[in-house]
Amino acid sequence: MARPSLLTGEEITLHLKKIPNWELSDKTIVREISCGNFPSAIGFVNAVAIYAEKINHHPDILIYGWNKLRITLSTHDQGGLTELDFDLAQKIEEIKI
Ligand code: H2B
Repeated sequence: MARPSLLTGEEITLHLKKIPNWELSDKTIVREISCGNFPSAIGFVNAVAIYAEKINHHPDILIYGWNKLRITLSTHDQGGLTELDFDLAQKIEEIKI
C-alpha cells in the first residue's frame, strides 16, 4: 500500500482548526491530557493503542506525573505530518477521558 504523502503547511493549518486541543510542534502534532488518576490514564492509552493498531499508525505517548499524557503524532517514515496523523488525532478526540 502506498504511503501517504506529506501535507503542505496550508493543509496542516486547515486540519488543526478541526482539532483545537492539538498543537503543531516542529513536524509533529501534540496533545497534553490530564486524566483523573493513573488507572484512567492507562485506560486512555489502551483505547488509543487499540485504534492505532487497527490503522497501523502509532503515536509516541509519554505518561508522566501519575495522571498526565503527552501524545505526539507524526508519520515517521515520511519525516512529517500526513493524513494518517490527523485521522488518528480525530479518533483520539472521540475517546472519553
Ligand atoms: N506509525 C507512525 N506514526 N509512523 C510510521 O511511519 C509508521 C507507524 N509506520 N506505524 C508503520 C507502522 C510501518 O512501520 C509499518 C511497516 O507499516
